[in-house]
Amino acid sequence: MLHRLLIWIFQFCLLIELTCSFRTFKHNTAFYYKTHDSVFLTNPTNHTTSYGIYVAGKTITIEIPTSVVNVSDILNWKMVNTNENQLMFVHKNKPYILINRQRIKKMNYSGELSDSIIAFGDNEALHVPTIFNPNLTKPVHTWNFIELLHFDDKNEKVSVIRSLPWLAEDAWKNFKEWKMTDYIHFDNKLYLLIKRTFLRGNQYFTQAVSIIQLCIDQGRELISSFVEIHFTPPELQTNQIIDLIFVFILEPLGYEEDRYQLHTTQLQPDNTKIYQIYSIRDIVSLFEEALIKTCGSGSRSKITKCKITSAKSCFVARKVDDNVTGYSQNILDTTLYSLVANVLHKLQFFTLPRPFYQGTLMMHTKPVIFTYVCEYASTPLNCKNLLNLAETFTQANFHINKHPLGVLYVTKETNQIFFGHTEVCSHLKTCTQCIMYGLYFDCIWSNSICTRDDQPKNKAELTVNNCFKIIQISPLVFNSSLPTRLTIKLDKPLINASQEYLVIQAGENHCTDITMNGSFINCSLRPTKPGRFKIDVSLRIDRYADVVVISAVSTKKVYIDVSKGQYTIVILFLIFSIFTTFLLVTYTNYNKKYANEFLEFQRSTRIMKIASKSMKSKKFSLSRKSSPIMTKSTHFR
Ligand SMILES: *[C@@H]1O[C@H](CO)[C@@H](O)[C@H](O)[C@H]1NC(C)=O
Ligand SMILES: *[C@@H]1O[C@H](CO)[C@@H](O)[C@H](O)[C@H]1NC(C)=O
Ligand SMILES: *[C@@H]1O[C@H](CO)[C@@H](O)[C@H](O)[C@H]1NC(C)=O
Ligand SMILES: *[C@@H]1O[C@H](CO)[C@@H](O)[C@H](O)[C@H]1NC(C)=O
Ligand SMILES: *[C@@H]1O[C@H](CO)[C@@H](O)[C@H](O)[C@H]1NC(C)=O
Ligand SMILES: *[C@@H]1O[C@H](CO)[C@@H](O)[C@H](O)[C@H]1NC(C)=O
Ligand SMILES: *[C@@H]1O[C@H](CO)[C@@H](O)[C@H](O)[C@H]1NC(C)=O
Ligand SMILES: *[C@@H]1O[C@H](CO)[C@@H](O)[C@H](O)[C@H]1NC(C)=O
Ligand SMILES: CC(=O)N[C@H]1CO[C@H](CO)[C@@H](O)[C@@H]1O
Repeated sequence: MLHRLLIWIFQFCLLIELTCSFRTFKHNTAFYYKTHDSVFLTNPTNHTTSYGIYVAGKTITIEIPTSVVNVSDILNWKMVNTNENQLMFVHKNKPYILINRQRIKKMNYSGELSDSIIAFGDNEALHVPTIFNPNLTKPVHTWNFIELLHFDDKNEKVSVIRSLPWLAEDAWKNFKEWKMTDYIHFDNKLYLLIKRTFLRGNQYFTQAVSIIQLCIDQGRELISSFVEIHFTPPELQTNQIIDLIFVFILEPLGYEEDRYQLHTTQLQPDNTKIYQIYSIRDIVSLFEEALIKTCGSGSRSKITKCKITSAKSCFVARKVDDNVTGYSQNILDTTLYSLVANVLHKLQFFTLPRPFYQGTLMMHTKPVIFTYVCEYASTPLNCKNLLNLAETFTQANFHINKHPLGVLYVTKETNQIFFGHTEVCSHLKTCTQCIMYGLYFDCIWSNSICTRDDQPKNKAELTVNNCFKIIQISPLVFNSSLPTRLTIKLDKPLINASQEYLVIQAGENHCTDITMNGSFINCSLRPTKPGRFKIDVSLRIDRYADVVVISAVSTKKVYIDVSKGQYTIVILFLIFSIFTTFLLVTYTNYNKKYANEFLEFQRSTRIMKIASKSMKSKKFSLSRKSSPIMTKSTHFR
């Protein structure tokens, strides 16, 4: 009963966190680096009215009749939430709400939206306004560089809750262009890729490529973690950037030097297009360097964790021309690219994280038949013009379908659908990988290979005692509350990979200090709950929303006896924990009331961080009022 109360208190605390900001979320593996499309067809080969909606790691399936929306339109919606009765989304630069899957209404918003929306769940989304003002006329709306939007489903309106505003009233005289062309996220960082053109040194306009880093784990205050690096390669004096995307080459394929790439198409003065690649050795370190150089003190480790120690909010923008290598002779096939460049419609890079190590560069063309798909499986790249689509699809729109994973072509007028499966199972090399990472993609392990199988599956059968089994445990009796080494023998060795971890339990008794040697596992079992329990060994990973836990359960049970004296200590400890939690809740509430800022509430040890963060946030809002952007403008040059 006591620990039920504890759980209740814990949930209550979580609720406090939720009301403060968007939850910390985990993405699915397919969209770990980028949410390519937030609407997908659940059955693309025989589509009726069933759609999947994906926002920040959450997926729902809903039925929306054709009388409400056509396939070709809904696939372009940028979803903001996953509440099926009040779905909010942005379409053709306008915010809408779909009520009860039946009625689409416009939401009230005083500004102007662009395509560049990154949804964080909890009705919040980052928006990077697109500014295109070649004639330098006064804009109708006041623009921000970036802004955090809140979509209010009750009042059906959208408002800006945080922003990085323009330098000054008449800043439009200096800005011709500001447009996010791509983004990528991993771990707790978000990277925005932006092309911009503005006045340099009051003399001439320059075009530059800029990358902005934001820390998602800062919640609503993420804009205060703004750090920018930018560069202007010599050819951008004359060439116009048309398209610009991130290409990240994952571990076993990439050479150190070329791991982080930017691919662009550019229009030359003679009206021909070229395909140009830039590479940066290490983007993450470049941001660290920029932060350390601009903000002075603060150790590298603190900065990496997005915790800037300096009292002032530190806006950083740094020129990094020296760190960018442009390839005049591409490492890839230049002739192919110059051919495709002239009919190119959109560049897209799709990548799956470890252990898939899959990367695909797609060069979509209109007409579709010139589209090239390149697998980053080897060097030189393996590029194929594999689309042999019928006449009907030559002007079709392209999408990435989340589940089943694949490519979708949908015609605008007639709503015809072409679907091609993306093969992922064969990239998974062991039973453990195949089930953990592949179950969501319908992979099964059969005859020592990982293959796709559409048949309905019994999840428990595939995840428990399937890839590995416990064949021996010792000892079988634990009769004191002192930790005792438990030795487990598995039928085969588990491959140790750094991102997965083991959890070993006997009922609610945890076994810690795990060591492994081949198929032998040792750990210290500290008996707290008496009883007879099977030993459960599970392999987990926290990073993704769709990766499953796989486990093995022993056939034999261990007997755990906890003497009465020790049990009293446990109860005392529980009471103590409840008391501390209660104090903490009171403190958190107090803090919320008086600071009303983003709070990070995870563990009691975070309490100091909470205090310092709300102080920092206050300073941020203060310094924003006193125009941090003026500091920024000097950095921008
Ligand atoms: C497509 O779905 C409909 C309704 O669910 C079903 O009646 C029909 O048999 C399916 N067609 C194919 C080819 O599977
Ligand atoms: C769907 O597409 C058809 C054909 O283009 C069009 O007549 C119809 O109005 C569209 N329906 C909706 C709900 O947009
Ligand atoms: C939109 O908001 C403005 C200002 O808050 C208000 O005047 C207007 O009536 C609202 N429009 C709708 C359709 O709710
Ligand atoms: C800029 O001005 C030119 C000439 O006045 C006009 O043709 C063009 O449409 C304008 N461009 C924009 C984006 O307003
Ligand atoms: C960026 O370039 C500077 C100057 O060449 C160099 O000192 C620095 O180490 C480089 N940083 C990275 C992360 O490559
Ligand atoms: C615990 O069990 C072992 C073997 O089962 C026995 O030798 C030992 O005396 C027991 N100790 C206590 C404190 O019951
Ligand atoms: C497990 O513990 C036993 C006994 O303490 C020891 O002999 C063995 O080497 C250990 N094995 C591993 C894998 O640590
Ligand atoms: C692991 O087991 C092997 C053979 O069983 C043994 O030679 C080796 O010393 C063990 N390593 C550790 C760290 O226990
Ligand atoms: C599953 C497992 O035991 N993982 C281990 C792999 O090795 C790292 C360090 O090398 C440990 O920290 C993990 O616990």
